[in-house]
Amino acid sequence: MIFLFIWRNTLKGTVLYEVRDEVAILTVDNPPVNPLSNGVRTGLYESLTKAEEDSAVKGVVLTGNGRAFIAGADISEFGGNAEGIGLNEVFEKLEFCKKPVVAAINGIALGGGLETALCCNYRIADKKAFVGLPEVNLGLLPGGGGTQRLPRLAGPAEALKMMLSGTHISSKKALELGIIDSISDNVVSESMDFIKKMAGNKENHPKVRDKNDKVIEARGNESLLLEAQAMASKGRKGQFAPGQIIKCVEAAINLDDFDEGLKKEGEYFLECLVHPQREAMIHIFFGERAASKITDIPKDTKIMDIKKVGIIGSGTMGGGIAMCFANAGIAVHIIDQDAENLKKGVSVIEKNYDFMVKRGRLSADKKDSVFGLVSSSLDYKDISDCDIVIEAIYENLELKQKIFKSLDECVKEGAILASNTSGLDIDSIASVTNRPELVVGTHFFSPANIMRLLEVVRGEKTSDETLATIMAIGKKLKKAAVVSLNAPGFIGNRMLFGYTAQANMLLLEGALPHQVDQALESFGLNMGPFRMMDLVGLDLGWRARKLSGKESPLHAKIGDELCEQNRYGQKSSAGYYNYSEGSRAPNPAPENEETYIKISTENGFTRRDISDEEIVDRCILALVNEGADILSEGVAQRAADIDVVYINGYGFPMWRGGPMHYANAMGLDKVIEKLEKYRKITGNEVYKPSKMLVKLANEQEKLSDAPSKEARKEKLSFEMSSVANNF
Ligand code: 3H9
Repeated sequence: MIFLFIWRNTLKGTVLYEVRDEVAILTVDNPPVNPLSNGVRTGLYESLTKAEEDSAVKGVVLTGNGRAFIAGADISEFGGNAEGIGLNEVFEKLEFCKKPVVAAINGIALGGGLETALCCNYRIADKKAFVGLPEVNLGLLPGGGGTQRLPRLAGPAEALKMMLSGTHISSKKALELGIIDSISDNVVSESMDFIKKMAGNKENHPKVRDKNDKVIEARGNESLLLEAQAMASKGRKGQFAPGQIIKCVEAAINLDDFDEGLKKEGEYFLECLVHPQREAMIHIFFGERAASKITDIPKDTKIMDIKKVGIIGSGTMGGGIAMCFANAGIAVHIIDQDAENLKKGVSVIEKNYDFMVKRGRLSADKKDSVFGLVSSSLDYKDISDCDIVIEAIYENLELKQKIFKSLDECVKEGAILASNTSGLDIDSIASVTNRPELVVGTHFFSPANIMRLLEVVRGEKTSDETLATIMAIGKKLKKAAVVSLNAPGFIGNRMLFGYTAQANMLLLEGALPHQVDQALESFGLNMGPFRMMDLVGLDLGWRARKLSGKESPLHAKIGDELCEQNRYGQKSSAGYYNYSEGSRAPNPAPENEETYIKISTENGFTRRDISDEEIVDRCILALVNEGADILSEGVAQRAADIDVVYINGYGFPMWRGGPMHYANAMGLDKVIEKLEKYRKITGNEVYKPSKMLVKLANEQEKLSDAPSKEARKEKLSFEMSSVANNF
């Protein structure tokens, strides 16, 4: 008998219930990825009850509709009032179901999704499925029993690795670790056959909660938890959730009673839930997804098919961008004007892949197939059939214009021409072509194959199709793509300019580079501003300023003086810091102090003690104030886009949610009060609160409420040739 019952309600998501051949098939249906929203929880609870009560049902298969099994709890419910049946109530019902249950893991099973499967008696996964407990990426821990059940299957060490890294693993790996029982090509029908067979079994069906061998074996193994702590402090510095996860696993190892462990997990989960890091990290999760949507472009805008990519320039950027495409399975052809450079560039790419093979991050076969997608030559004719060509040469407008003119002549009609410029005027570049609607900025960050940010620069004439295609490419390359209007410094470098300028002003006023760096690194930044300036090279800006013939601005005077002493940064083993041969580790440079004092005095500063609080406030609030102007000018579509830029491209700590979220969390009134305070202390108009901040504060709103409709449409003048020149 086939009985089809579709569970419909007004809640979000549902569970389809069908009885086929004495098996109840419960299919989670909440597109696109089946999170455990209130409708799914209700549906699961009531469908399980139905299966239990139906004497014709011998066993239950639980699966998901579409490409996902279950992507976890519904993230949008955290921080609000979750309605309906609680997740743990559903899990208890599942674990103690009176009929045996098999999870037919048809696709993505993450967080609460994997936890659902761990409450079933058996787990069979599709060979393309992947599983993981990525809650740590949201400032949470697996609060649906995952911290207690996963160690029982995979062992505490592997479970800790999965939960602290938040990475997904393939079904093959899950099988090796004992997380699933088998892999199938036809997961639902095999699960049906399996559960029917098992239903006849008189013995109790296994429950993960009863498998204690692996946790008992880990008792007294102190190095296991110490290693986990080391892993957390290395990869997740400053984060709250990892420590909580470790405490949960400690409970799983040491407590005899499974339910006591669950109780502990619940307490630690709650502490994560109310922690500000949770809100900040979920803000970024949704921010990254919102950033990919362009408010004034129709959803059904045509996306061009990208099969072959051309890259102009085989330097660090060109090579890194080529790797991004090859990694995504897209053929890429690199052009350089110099045969030696080209050979060197391609060999660097191969070395990078070899390094990945050596580290076990890539198989030798996969290396061959990925590297096999990279070709190169000296002739533009070889990229005439490309669907997109990305120019990645050094910042020089005239040269870029010359290249775009040639590309326009030789690359097929309808192909996109993109520039990797970090600050030049895209419209000026587009103006030399006969296809300005197909010209766009694609600003990758170095190293391009590693950094997630892709700043997409929308020129005045860039078409909707071009933009939508670039956003789709961004997704394919697994980048965090954010759109910026074509304006000086775009989003990121414009903010960075204000930030580094303030770090330099602090130096003039009395702070020292290591103090500024330490204060900002303690705040959570990956790298303080002086270490970063040494890495980029102080000479770029110095040379540009010399060429311009204008007097250097105050904030650049110390950097310029260091360059006069041949201290260019890491490249000359001396800058704000000293560097030993072949090392990037900064060592103090006490010999610079004389220079700092001299330049301070010459410019009328009386050096003073500056607190870490002032350092952090001044640098970060300079970012916030500039960000608010960027918003009011419509250069960024929304505040969260700015946060996504700063976290993925500039090492801002994700757990602080980005500079704009940080300001919202502080309260805009407080931000304005502090800006005014520093404006008074320094006399610097950089701290004059942005009109946007004042307006929002007066209306008791947040930066996230700032309307993108205020977007400025007229052209913004390009006074800065490249923000890098302003370091
Ligand atoms: C958890 O489970 C806690 C538990 O331990 C229990 C606690 C008691 N909820 O990323 P995409 C949306 S915490 C709500 O573009 P993809 C997403 O916003 C959770 N919505 O697709 C987007 O919406 P829109 C643990 C979700 O193919 C749409 O789905 N789980 C959720 O590139 C498509 O998403 C995780 O952390 C969700 N759980 O990637 C997994 N997931 O179209 C988080 C997605 O409006 N999710 N959405 O922009 C992911 O990692 C990826 O979304 C996934 C698909 C790999 C699933």
